[in-house]
Formats: sequence, structure tokens, C-alpha cells
Amino acid sequence: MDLDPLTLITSHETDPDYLNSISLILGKIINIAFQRPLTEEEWEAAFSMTHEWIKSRPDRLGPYSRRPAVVGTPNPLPPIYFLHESHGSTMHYYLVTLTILGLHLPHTQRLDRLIALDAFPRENPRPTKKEFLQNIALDICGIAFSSKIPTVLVNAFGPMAYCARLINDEPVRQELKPLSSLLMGRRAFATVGTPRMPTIVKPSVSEIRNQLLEERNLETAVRALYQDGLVVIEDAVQHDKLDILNEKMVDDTRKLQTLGDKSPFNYNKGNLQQDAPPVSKYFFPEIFTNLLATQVTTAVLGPRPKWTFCSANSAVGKTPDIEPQRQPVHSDADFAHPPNPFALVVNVPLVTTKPENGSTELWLGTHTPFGIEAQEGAHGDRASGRIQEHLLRERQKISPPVQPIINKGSVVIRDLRLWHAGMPNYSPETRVMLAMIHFAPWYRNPMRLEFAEDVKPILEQLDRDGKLGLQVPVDWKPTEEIVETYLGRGFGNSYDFNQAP
Ligand SMILES: O=C(O)CCC(=O)C(=O)O
Ligand SMILES: [Fe+2]
Repeated sequence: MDLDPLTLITSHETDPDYLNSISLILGKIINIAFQRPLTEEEWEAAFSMTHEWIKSRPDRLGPYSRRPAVVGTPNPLPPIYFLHESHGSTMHYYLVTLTILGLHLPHTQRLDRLIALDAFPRENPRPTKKEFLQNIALDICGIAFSSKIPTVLVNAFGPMAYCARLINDEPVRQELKPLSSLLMGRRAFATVGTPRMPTIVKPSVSEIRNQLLEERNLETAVRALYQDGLVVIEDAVQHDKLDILNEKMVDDTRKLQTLGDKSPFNYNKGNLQQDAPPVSKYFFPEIFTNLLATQVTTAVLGPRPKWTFCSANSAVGKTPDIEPQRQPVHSDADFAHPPNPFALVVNVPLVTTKPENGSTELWLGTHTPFGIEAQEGAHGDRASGRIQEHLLRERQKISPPVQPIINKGSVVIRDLRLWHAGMPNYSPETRVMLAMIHFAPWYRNPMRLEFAEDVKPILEQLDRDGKLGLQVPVDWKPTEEIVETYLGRGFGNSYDFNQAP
């Protein structure tokens, strides 16, 4: 395209003006640079246009939140988050412009001037040209991966395809591998209708040790719950505790299965509502009152969320007589509910969950703006909360569902309103996933937990140590009694998650 007749935009009134002006600058540079090296004079002209542009760019264009990449680590892309769609794309075009200027640098002595235009402060303020280009390429990929907005991803396609080859860091190259088909021309990833994947927070060693997320990870989790209605925190629970509980609960599932039509099944007999043994022997605080989970639910719901539901969903392992089935897509908030967050489900799968063993299907972003009018089936029915078929078809076009792999040790925090479905387990092993619901402190859900008396001192000690952070209304029962009764509880939709008026 001949861009010569177009004059540069120098007066910017709106944010998209900045996007337009940097794309014009980039376009003008590309028109020459993709045919031949820039002459010294052309480079100087391009440099000063770019310089003028970045000088005029207001701070409000972000990023709003940024964490530098730690090259060589398993999580090496810098999370870079912008408040508005056009801001991320604007930064992408600017960074590509810098890349071309770097690749066409006429003399290395000009590198210092180019480094002065870098968008972000760096640990090493005097990088080599190779390092400078790699930093920018990492930022470009980081912006794309931090964003969940389809338009940003579509716009990121060109910048990533052009710049990703300048990354030499091996862990990053591995991370980008799944993208190679995209970069080779398969566009599925970058078009509207792209599955958006859950946000995964990976706590650092010290965050795990202190059982406390630092600010940026907490910010990521809160944002994911706002945007997607779901976040995964990896490495939140030690595997040995999960294994002990899993062995017991898988055994319990077998007992429930023998009840057949009378079992507490959810939608179909392949998914059982099953409580964990509520006795001290199996009451691992790291699992049931996980501090990282509570930190996140507290940040969203308010201080001391109310914990009034503690159970699990077991996707029963495949047997010769039952064909695994999926649940209808549903919301667990099967009653008129507020548009603001009021309840978060803390799911702890006891094993790694994947499509083969029935990892939950998730419809990210459906926690708002849909309410009970999107559902069919009245509360109390076995199959309440089902989402109407035509809404699923419409939503699928915008954001199709995903069935992610959730690594063992993760905690999944899900907005109660989110559309989801239990999926068929094709493996022979039962997949147990605990579900603890935290309600907002103001939310008047009248349910109470039922635990054995021997759990009481554990909860009291946690509270004294400041390691509970929850309101826990409990009806205490003699241990011998509860051991006899805890497997006799209702199916999922028989519980009432509504509040008293
Ligand atoms: O087991 C699962 O993956 C989800 C089950 C579920 O959503 C339910 O029973 O309400
Ligand atoms: Fe559900």
C-alpha cells in the first residue's frame, strides 16, 4: 500500500489515534524495510518519527501491570496487561517498529539511541543488539499471552510471526512451540471463536512456603475471576495428602455406586456427589482450608468468607456396564442471584484431571451477564440450572468451551455462576474433585457444615494461629455417628446455595 501521501498524525485526541498513528509509522517503515535495507537517512527519519510518537504517548496507555521476564526459567514470558484492547495492540505495533529499526541499524553506535526508546525499564540497561531484540520479542509474546481479548490476539499474529524468531531463550522457544502451527499459517488460534484458556497462577517457592501470594499473582487471580470467572493456582497442595484422601474417597465411591438409582448422582450416574470423610484423620487444612485459595476468595468476596459447603464430585471410572456420559452445561447458581460475585467454589482435584478422565468443561466468561433467565429446570430438580441450548450455540461462536488439563496439586477457584459441565470419564480410575464453597461475608446462606467433633480443635487452632481466615458454621457430631452417616447426603442440586432475604 502506498502510504507516502499520508501525513503523520501528530495531534492525538483519542486512544485509538495513537494506534492509528503508530500503525502508519510502522506501515511506512515496512514499505521500505521489507524490500531492502533502510538507508542511513531513511533510518534517521524513521527513528525520529518513532521517537516523537513515544514521547507524545500518555501514561494512561499502559501497561497497567507488568512483571519482567525471567529468562531461562520455566515461566519466562513477561505477563503484561493493558486496561483496554487498543492499548495492547498499540504497544505491539510500537515494539515491531523498534524491532525493524534494530534489524536495520546502520551503525552499532546508534544502538544506544534505540535503547533509549525502549518501552520498559530493564535489568540490564546496556543490552547487546541481540539482547535488545530478544527483550522486545519476549514483550510482544508476553502481551499476546497475557491478553484474553480476541482482537488483541488477532493483531498479535503478525508481530509474533515476525519477532518470535529473535528469541534465543530455550524455555521460551519450548513455550512457543504450540504456536508454530499458528506461525506456519494455521490461523485457528488467532481468530474470533478462539478458546480462551484458564489463567494459571504459578506461585513462587517463597509464596508456597509462606502460603501467601505476592501482589502481582494475587492481582492476576482477581483479574481472572473478574474476566473469566475462574483461576487455577498450581502447586497449592502437597501430593502426599491428596493421595491419602484419594485412596479413601475412591473406595467410598465404590460404596456409593452400589446404591444405583438411589445414589446421590448429578444429572447422570457417572457423576456422584460425595463428601470427604469429615473426621480429623482426613482433615488436611492444606486441602480444605487452603490459605492461597482463601487469600484469593477473600480478595474477591471480602474478609472472612463463609464456608458452608464441603463436598466433592466423583466422575466415576469406566465400568463395562455404564457408558460414560456428560452432564448438560449448567450453572450451580440455579436460583435468582446477584450480578456481583457472591460465591466461589474452591475445587481441589485429587489427581491430575484431563479430558480422558473427565476434567470439567468450562465456559469461561459466562459468570456475567447471564442470570437465571438463561437456565431451565427448577431448583431442587435433579437437573436444574441447565443452560438453554440456543444460548450455548450463541456463546460458542464468541467463546467456545474448554476442557483443560489441571495438574495435581492445583486449586481451581470458580465463580458459582459460571457455566460448566461434568464430563465423561473414559479411564478406569474414578476422578474425585473436592468442592468447598466460600460465600461472601454479607451473603446469608443458611447452610451449616457437619463435621466430627475431633475436627473442632483443628479448626480452633487454625483460627488462633491466624491460619483460617473463614467463618465456619458447623454442626458438630460424634465421630462414630458421622462415620456412619457422611455417605448418606444428597445430590448436588438438592443443596440450596441461595441466601435468606
Ligand atoms: O465433576 C465435575 O467435573 C463437575 C460436576 C458438576 O458440575 C456438578 O455435578 O454440578
Ligand atoms: Fe456443577
